[in-house]
Amino acid sequence: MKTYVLAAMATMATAALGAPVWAHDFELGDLTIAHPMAFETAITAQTGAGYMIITNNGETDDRLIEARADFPRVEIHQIIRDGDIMQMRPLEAGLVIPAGETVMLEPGGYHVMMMGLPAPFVVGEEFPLTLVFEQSGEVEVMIKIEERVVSASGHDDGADHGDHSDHGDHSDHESHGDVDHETTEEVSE
Ligand SMILES: [Cu+2]
Repeated sequence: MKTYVLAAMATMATAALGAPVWAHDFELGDLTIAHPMAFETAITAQTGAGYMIITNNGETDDRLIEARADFPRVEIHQIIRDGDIMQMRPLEAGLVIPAGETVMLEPGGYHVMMMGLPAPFVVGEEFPLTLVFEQSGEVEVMIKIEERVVSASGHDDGADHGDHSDHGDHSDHESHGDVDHETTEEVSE
């Protein structure tokens, strides 16, 4: 039931912005935020991670200093390798987006951590996330929830992220139920 609420909220937020419903790159001054997404989560998951690609086309460094969404806690995290142990830590000073460069928020690296999820992330749904930058100000992006890909060879998220043509057409959105998304249906009911 809760998942319907999440979907409805996302739809309203998109409509309010007047943006094309499936446009999936966001602009803020000299910044481009491409393909904001999260993977579906297990029913018991308390947290979810948001990923995106932020490009600074300007001549001044910027800094992602805050992220906000409708969850009890949202933080900008980095992953630190300490020997064999991978640890997540909040980026206290924010995440620098250097002038003329692209910073990836991706699995195993920087991410937006959403904590205290009221319901699992379900494939095909989306929710608003507000990003606050030191120089450019703030922008609301839509995080789209995608199927978690598990493969022994490792899924190359970076490659997917670069290809926006995949995301212009979301006609597959409606047909998710026919494919193999049993989890989606179970959760929705
Ligand atoms: Cu984290």
